[in-house]
Amino acid sequence: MITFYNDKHALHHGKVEMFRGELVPCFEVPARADFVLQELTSRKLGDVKSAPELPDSVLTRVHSPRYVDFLSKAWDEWVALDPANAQRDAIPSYWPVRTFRSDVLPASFPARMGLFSFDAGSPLTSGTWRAARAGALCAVAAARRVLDGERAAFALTRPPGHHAGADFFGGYCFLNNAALAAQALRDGGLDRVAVLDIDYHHGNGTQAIFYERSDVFFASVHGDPHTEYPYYLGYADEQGAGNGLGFNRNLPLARGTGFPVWREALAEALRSIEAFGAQALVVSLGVDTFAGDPISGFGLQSPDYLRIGEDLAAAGLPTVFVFEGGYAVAEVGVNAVNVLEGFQQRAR
Ligand code: OKP
Ligand code: ZN
Repeated sequence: MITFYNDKHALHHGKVEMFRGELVPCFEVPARADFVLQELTSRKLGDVKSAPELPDSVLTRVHSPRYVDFLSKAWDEWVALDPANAQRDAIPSYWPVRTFRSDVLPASFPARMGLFSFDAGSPLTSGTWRAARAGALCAVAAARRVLDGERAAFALTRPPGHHAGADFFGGYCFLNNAALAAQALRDGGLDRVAVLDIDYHHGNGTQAIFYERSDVFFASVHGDPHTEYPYYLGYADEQGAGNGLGFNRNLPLARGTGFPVWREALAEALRSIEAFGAQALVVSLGVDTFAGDPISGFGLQSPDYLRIGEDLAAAGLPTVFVFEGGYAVAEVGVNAVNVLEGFQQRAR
Protein backbone atom coordinates (compact mmCIF):
# COMPACT_ATOMS: atom_id res chain seq x y z
CA MET A 1 0.00 0.00 0.00
CA ILE A 2 1.29 3.46 -0.82
CA THR A 3 1.54 6.03 1.98
CA PHE A 4 1.51 9.79 1.60
CA TYR A 5 3.31 11.05 4.66
CA ASN A 6 2.95 14.61 5.92
CA ASP A 7 6.57 15.54 6.52
CA LYS A 8 5.46 18.92 7.90
CA HIS A 9 3.22 17.46 10.62
CA ALA A 10 5.56 18.42 13.47
CA LEU A 11 5.11 22.11 12.60
CA HIS A 12 1.85 21.72 14.49
CA HIS A 13 2.93 21.17 18.06
CA GLY A 14 0.45 22.42 20.65
CA LYS A 15 1.78 22.93 24.13
CA VAL A 16 -1.41 22.84 26.19
CA GLU A 17 -5.16 22.28 25.90
CA MET A 18 -7.92 23.41 28.24
CA PHE A 19 -9.25 20.45 30.20
CA ARG A 20 -11.52 20.74 33.24
CA GLY A 21 -10.39 24.22 34.15
CA GLU A 22 -6.72 23.54 33.68
CA LEU A 23 -4.22 23.85 30.88
CA VAL A 24 -2.83 20.32 30.48
CA PRO A 25 -0.19 19.01 28.05
CA CYS A 26 -1.61 18.20 24.61
CA PHE A 27 -2.53 14.58 23.88
CA GLU A 28 -2.23 15.15 20.15
CA VAL A 29 1.58 15.18 19.83
CA PRO A 30 4.01 14.82 16.91
CA ALA A 31 5.35 11.49 18.22
CA ARG A 32 2.03 9.89 17.22
CA ALA A 33 2.79 10.14 13.53
CA ASP A 34 6.46 9.29 14.08
CA PHE A 35 5.48 5.96 15.66
CA VAL A 36 3.18 5.09 12.77
CA LEU A 37 5.87 5.95 10.22
CA GLN A 38 8.44 3.89 12.10
CA GLU A 39 6.12 0.87 12.20
CA LEU A 40 5.18 1.23 8.53
CA THR A 41 8.80 1.36 7.54
CA SER A 42 10.00 -1.49 9.70
CA ARG A 43 7.16 -3.75 8.54
CA LYS A 44 7.76 -2.74 4.90
CA LEU A 45 4.16 -1.93 4.12
CA GLY A 46 4.99 -0.19 0.87
CA ASP A 47 6.35 3.08 -0.49
CA VAL A 48 6.23 6.26 1.57
CA LYS A 49 5.99 9.41 -0.51
CA SER A 50 5.32 13.09 0.00
CA ALA A 51 2.34 14.74 -1.63
CA PRO A 52 2.57 17.16 -4.57
CA GLU A 53 1.81 20.85 -4.02
CA LEU A 54 -1.72 21.95 -4.95
CA PRO A 55 -3.52 25.31 -4.82
CA ASP A 56 -5.88 26.27 -1.97
CA SER A 57 -8.79 25.75 -4.38
CA VAL A 58 -8.70 22.03 -3.43
CA LEU A 59 -9.32 23.05 0.19
CA THR A 60 -12.29 25.27 -0.66
CA ARG A 61 -14.01 22.29 -2.31
CA VAL A 62 -14.96 21.43 1.29
CA HIS A 63 -14.06 24.44 3.45
CA SER A 64 -15.42 27.97 3.20
CA PRO A 65 -13.10 30.57 1.67
CA ARG A 66 -13.45 32.82 4.73
CA TYR A 67 -12.39 29.97 7.02
CA VAL A 68 -9.37 29.08 4.87
CA ASP A 69 -8.44 32.75 4.81
CA PHE A 70 -8.77 32.95 8.60
CA LEU A 71 -6.65 29.84 9.23
CA SER A 72 -3.92 30.85 6.82
CA LYS A 73 -3.42 34.19 8.61
CA ALA A 74 -4.36 33.22 12.16
CA TRP A 75 -0.90 32.85 13.65
CA ASP A 76 0.32 36.20 12.35
CA GLU A 77 -2.80 37.90 13.71
CA TRP A 78 -2.32 36.22 17.08
CA VAL A 79 1.27 37.47 17.32
CA ALA A 80 0.23 40.94 16.13
CA LEU A 81 -2.02 41.19 19.20
CA ASP A 82 1.04 40.98 21.46
CA PRO A 83 4.60 39.99 20.49
CA ALA A 84 4.72 37.82 23.64
CA ASN A 85 2.03 35.64 22.01
CA ALA A 86 4.76 34.13 19.84
CA GLN A 87 5.60 31.94 22.85
CA ARG A 88 1.98 30.93 23.54
CA ASP A 89 -0.57 28.76 21.77
CA ALA A 90 -3.71 30.53 20.57
CA ILE A 91 -6.83 29.12 22.27
CA PRO A 92 -10.31 30.59 21.87
CA SER A 93 -12.43 31.65 24.82
CA TYR A 94 -15.59 33.13 23.26
CA TRP A 95 -18.12 31.37 21.03
CA PRO A 96 -21.24 32.61 19.21
CA VAL A 97 -23.73 30.02 20.48
CA ARG A 98 -27.48 30.23 19.76
CA THR A 99 -28.92 33.76 19.43
CA PHE A 100 -25.53 35.27 18.48
CA ARG A 101 -24.63 36.25 14.92
CA SER A 102 -22.05 34.38 12.86
CA ASP A 103 -22.54 36.29 9.62
CA VAL A 104 -20.59 39.32 10.86
CA LEU A 105 -16.83 38.79 11.17
CA PRO A 106 -15.59 40.79 14.14
CA ALA A 107 -12.36 42.73 13.69
CA SER A 108 -11.10 41.25 16.97
CA PHE A 109 -8.94 38.19 16.35
CA PRO A 110 -10.00 36.31 19.52
CA ALA A 111 -13.63 36.89 18.55
CA ARG A 112 -13.04 35.53 15.07
CA MET A 113 -11.14 32.56 16.48
CA GLY A 114 -14.22 31.68 18.52
CA LEU A 115 -16.49 32.07 15.53
CA PHE A 116 -14.39 29.54 13.61
CA SER A 117 -14.10 26.93 16.40
CA PHE A 118 -16.09 24.90 18.92
CA ASP A 119 -13.75 24.04 21.79
CA ALA A 120 -10.78 25.21 23.83
CA GLY A 121 -8.89 21.95 23.40
CA SER A 122 -7.40 22.65 19.98
CA PRO A 123 -4.49 25.05 20.28
CA LEU A 124 -3.41 26.85 17.15
CA THR A 125 0.37 27.18 16.86
CA SER A 126 2.91 28.87 14.62
CA GLY A 127 2.98 25.94 12.20
CA THR A 128 -0.62 24.77 12.41
CA TRP A 129 -1.66 26.11 9.03
CA ARG A 130 1.40 24.75 7.22
CA ALA A 131 1.06 21.33 8.88
CA ALA A 132 -2.70 21.03 8.38
CA ARG A 133 -2.48 22.20 4.78
CA ALA A 134 0.31 19.74 3.96
CA GLY A 135 -1.73 16.96 5.57
CA ALA A 136 -4.80 17.81 3.54
CA LEU A 137 -2.68 17.52 0.41
CA CYS A 138 -1.64 14.01 1.53
CA ALA A 139 -5.29 13.02 1.77
CA VAL A 140 -6.02 14.41 -1.69
CA ALA A 141 -2.93 12.70 -3.11
CA ALA A 142 -4.04 9.38 -1.61
CA ALA A 143 -7.49 9.80 -3.14
CA ARG A 144 -6.02 10.62 -6.54
CA ARG A 145 -3.82 7.53 -6.39
CA VAL A 146 -6.88 5.39 -5.74
CA LEU A 147 -8.64 7.08 -8.66
CA ASP A 148 -5.67 6.04 -10.76
CA GLY A 149 -6.35 2.41 -9.93
CA GLU A 150 -4.47 1.68 -6.71
CA ARG A 151 -6.43 -0.70 -4.42
CA ALA A 152 -5.63 1.40 -1.36
CA ALA A 153 -3.60 4.37 -0.19
CA PHE A 154 -2.85 5.80 3.26
CA ALA A 155 -2.63 9.46 4.25
CA LEU A 156 -0.35 9.48 7.29
CA THR A 157 -0.87 12.87 8.79
CA ARG A 158 -1.63 14.92 11.85
CA PRO A 159 -3.30 17.05 13.10
CA PRO A 160 -6.37 14.86 12.53
CA GLY A 161 -9.34 16.16 10.56
CA HIS A 162 -12.74 14.57 11.20
CA HIS A 163 -13.99 17.12 13.77
CA ALA A 164 -13.26 20.08 11.46
CA GLY A 165 -16.31 21.37 9.63
CA ALA A 166 -16.66 23.50 6.53
CA ASP A 167 -15.82 26.58 8.61
CA PHE A 168 -14.64 25.55 12.04
CA PHE A 169 -11.82 23.81 13.91
CA GLY A 170 -12.04 21.80 17.12
CA GLY A 171 -11.22 18.38 18.54
CA TYR A 172 -7.56 18.84 17.51
CA CYS A 173 -8.72 19.16 13.86
CA PHE A 174 -8.31 22.09 11.45
CA LEU A 175 -8.84 20.81 7.92
CA ASN A 176 -11.05 17.79 7.26
CA ASN A 177 -8.66 15.40 5.52
CA ALA A 178 -11.21 12.60 5.07
CA ALA A 179 -13.83 14.96 3.61
CA LEU A 180 -11.23 16.38 1.23
CA ALA A 181 -10.31 12.85 0.14
CA ALA A 182 -13.98 11.96 -0.43
CA GLN A 183 -14.51 15.16 -2.40
CA ALA A 184 -11.41 14.43 -4.47
CA LEU A 185 -12.86 11.01 -5.34
CA ARG A 186 -16.10 12.71 -6.42
CA ASP A 187 -14.21 15.31 -8.42
CA GLY A 188 -12.25 12.52 -10.07
CA GLY A 189 -15.47 11.14 -11.53
CA LEU A 190 -16.91 8.68 -8.99
CA ASP A 191 -20.65 9.14 -8.39
CA ARG A 192 -20.98 7.50 -4.98
CA VAL A 193 -18.35 7.66 -2.25
CA ALA A 194 -18.61 6.44 1.34
CA VAL A 195 -16.75 7.72 4.38
CA LEU A 196 -16.48 5.21 7.22
CA ASP A 197 -15.30 6.75 10.47
CA ILE A 198 -13.93 4.26 13.02
CA ASP A 199 -12.26 6.76 15.35
CA TYR A 200 -13.52 6.56 18.95
CA HIS A 201 -15.04 10.03 18.60
CA HIS A 202 -17.89 10.87 16.26
CA GLY A 203 -16.70 12.66 13.12
CA ASN A 204 -19.04 15.59 13.51
CA GLY A 205 -17.20 17.69 10.93
CA THR A 206 -17.37 15.06 8.20
CA GLN A 207 -21.02 14.33 8.96
CA ALA A 208 -21.91 18.02 8.80
CA ILE A 209 -20.05 18.59 5.53
CA PHE A 210 -22.00 15.86 3.74
CA TYR A 211 -25.26 15.91 5.73
CA GLU A 212 -27.42 17.28 2.93
CA ARG A 213 -25.74 15.36 0.14
CA SER A 214 -26.69 12.01 -1.39
CA ASP A 215 -23.40 11.51 -3.24
CA VAL A 216 -21.27 10.95 -0.12
CA PHE A 217 -22.54 8.47 2.45
CA PHE A 218 -21.23 8.90 5.98
CA ALA A 219 -21.17 6.01 8.46
CA SER A 220 -19.59 6.10 11.90
CA VAL A 221 -18.99 3.74 14.83
CA HIS A 222 -18.13 5.74 17.94
CA GLY A 223 -18.58 6.38 21.64
CA ASP A 224 -22.13 7.39 22.55
CA PRO A 225 -22.23 11.20 22.52
CA HIS A 226 -24.51 11.20 25.55
CA THR A 227 -21.29 10.66 27.50
CA GLU A 228 -18.47 11.03 24.97
CA TYR A 229 -16.90 13.93 23.06
CA PRO A 230 -18.05 15.70 20.84
CA TYR A 231 -21.37 15.38 22.78
CA TYR A 232 -23.56 17.48 20.51
CA LEU A 233 -23.63 15.27 17.42
CA GLY A 234 -23.36 11.58 16.57
CA TYR A 235 -26.72 10.23 17.74
CA ALA A 236 -28.40 7.30 16.01
CA ASP A 237 -31.36 9.37 14.81
CA GLU A 238 -29.18 11.59 12.58
CA GLN A 239 -29.97 10.16 9.16
CA GLY A 240 -29.19 13.11 6.89
CA ALA A 241 -31.39 15.98 5.73
CA GLY A 242 -32.87 17.24 2.47
CA ASN A 243 -31.22 15.43 -0.45
CA GLY A 244 -29.00 13.73 2.09
CA LEU A 245 -31.81 12.05 4.01
CA GLY A 246 -30.92 8.37 4.34
CA PHE A 247 -27.24 8.95 3.57
CA ASN A 248 -25.93 9.26 7.13
CA ARG A 249 -25.60 6.37 9.56
CA ASN A 250 -24.46 6.66 13.16
CA LEU A 251 -23.73 3.62 15.32
CA PRO A 252 -22.99 4.95 18.80
CA LEU A 253 -21.77 2.41 21.38
CA ALA A 254 -21.56 2.65 25.14
CA ARG A 255 -18.29 3.50 26.80
CA GLY A 256 -16.68 0.20 27.78
CA THR A 257 -17.67 -1.64 24.58
CA GLY A 258 -15.29 -4.46 23.62
CA PHE A 259 -14.29 -5.88 20.25
CA PRO A 260 -17.06 -8.44 19.58
CA VAL A 261 -19.82 -5.83 19.86
CA TRP A 262 -17.70 -3.18 18.13
CA ARG A 263 -17.02 -5.55 15.23
CA GLU A 264 -20.74 -6.25 14.80
CA ALA A 265 -21.33 -2.49 14.51
CA LEU A 266 -18.58 -2.29 11.91
CA ALA A 267 -20.31 -5.06 9.95
CA GLU A 268 -23.56 -3.12 10.10
CA ALA A 269 -21.84 0.06 8.88
CA LEU A 270 -20.28 -1.89 6.01
CA ARG A 271 -23.67 -3.36 5.08
CA SER A 272 -25.15 0.13 4.85
CA ILE A 273 -22.22 1.23 2.68
CA GLU A 274 -22.77 -1.73 0.39
CA ALA A 275 -26.50 -1.00 0.16
CA PHE A 276 -25.62 2.59 -0.81
CA GLY A 277 -23.58 1.23 -3.71
CA ALA A 278 -20.33 2.99 -2.89
CA GLN A 279 -17.67 2.95 -5.59
CA ALA A 280 -14.87 3.90 -3.20
CA LEU A 281 -14.33 4.12 0.53
CA VAL A 282 -12.55 6.65 2.72
CA VAL A 283 -11.72 5.31 6.18
CA SER A 284 -11.21 7.81 8.99
CA LEU A 285 -8.71 5.61 10.77
CA GLY A 286 -8.60 6.49 14.44
CA VAL A 287 -7.08 3.92 16.77
CA ASP A 288 -8.25 5.58 19.98
CA THR A 289 -10.66 2.62 20.27
CA PHE A 290 -7.64 0.86 21.86
CA ALA A 291 -8.14 -0.28 25.46
CA GLY A 292 -5.07 1.66 26.56
CA ASP A 293 -6.10 4.99 25.07
CA PRO A 294 -5.84 7.73 27.69
CA ILE A 295 -8.86 9.78 26.55
CA SER A 296 -11.24 7.13 25.20
CA GLY A 297 -13.34 4.23 26.49
CA PHE A 298 -13.50 1.16 24.22
CA GLY A 299 -11.65 -2.09 24.87
CA LEU A 300 -9.97 -3.07 21.59
CA GLN A 301 -6.64 -4.91 21.76
CA SER A 302 -3.78 -4.67 19.26
CA PRO A 303 -4.54 -7.95 17.36
CA ASP A 304 -8.13 -6.76 16.86
CA TYR A 305 -6.84 -4.15 14.42
CA LEU A 306 -5.70 -6.92 12.04
CA ARG A 307 -9.27 -8.21 11.98
CA ILE A 308 -10.57 -4.70 11.27
CA GLY A 309 -8.26 -4.45 8.28
CA GLU A 310 -9.53 -7.79 7.00
CA ASP A 311 -13.16 -6.76 7.42
CA LEU A 312 -12.50 -3.53 5.53
CA ALA A 313 -10.75 -5.35 2.69
CA ALA A 314 -13.68 -7.77 2.41
CA ALA A 315 -15.87 -4.83 1.41
CA GLY A 316 -13.94 -4.97 -1.86
CA LEU A 317 -13.76 -1.22 -2.44
CA PRO A 318 -10.89 1.01 -3.52
CA THR A 319 -9.94 2.49 -0.15
CA VAL A 320 -8.30 5.65 1.12
CA PHE A 321 -7.14 5.44 4.74
CA VAL A 322 -6.79 8.74 6.56
CA PHE A 323 -5.10 8.76 9.96
CA GLU A 324 -7.18 10.35 12.74
CA GLY A 325 -6.94 9.81 16.52
CA GLY A 326 -5.05 7.45 18.81
CA TYR A 327 -3.30 8.77 21.90
CA ALA A 328 -1.66 5.71 23.46
CA VAL A 329 1.44 6.98 21.74
CA ALA A 330 3.64 3.90 22.13
CA GLU A 331 0.98 1.58 20.66
CA VAL A 332 -0.46 3.85 17.99
CA GLY A 333 1.98 2.66 15.33
CA VAL A 334 1.33 -1.05 15.86
CA ASN A 335 -2.44 -0.57 15.97
CA ALA A 336 -2.70 1.60 12.85
CA VAL A 337 -0.32 -0.54 10.84
CA ASN A 338 -2.16 -3.68 11.95
CA VAL A 339 -5.26 -2.34 10.19
CA LEU A 340 -3.27 -1.70 7.02
CA GLU A 341 -1.57 -5.08 7.15
CA GLY A 342 -4.83 -6.94 7.79
CA PHE A 343 -6.32 -5.08 4.83
CA GLN A 344 -3.39 -5.87 2.60
CA GLN A 345 -3.37 -9.59 3.44
CA ARG A 346 -7.07 -9.95 2.77
CA ALA A 347 -7.13 -7.68 -0.29
CA ARG A 348 -4.86 -9.76 -2.47
C1 OKP B 1 -9.88 13.98 18.47
B1 OKP B 1 -10.03 12.72 17.60
C2 OKP B 1 -9.36 15.29 26.58
C3 OKP B 1 -10.77 15.78 26.32
C4 OKP B 1 -11.24 15.47 24.93
C5 OKP B 1 -11.16 16.32 22.63
C6 OKP B 1 -10.89 15.01 22.02
C7 OKP B 1 -10.63 15.14 20.55
C8 OKP B 1 -10.36 13.82 19.88
N1 OKP B 1 -8.58 16.29 27.24
N2 OKP B 1 -10.76 16.46 24.00
O1 OKP B 1 -11.35 12.32 17.38
O2 OKP B 1 -9.28 11.59 18.06
ZN1 ZN C 1 -10.83 10.34 18.36
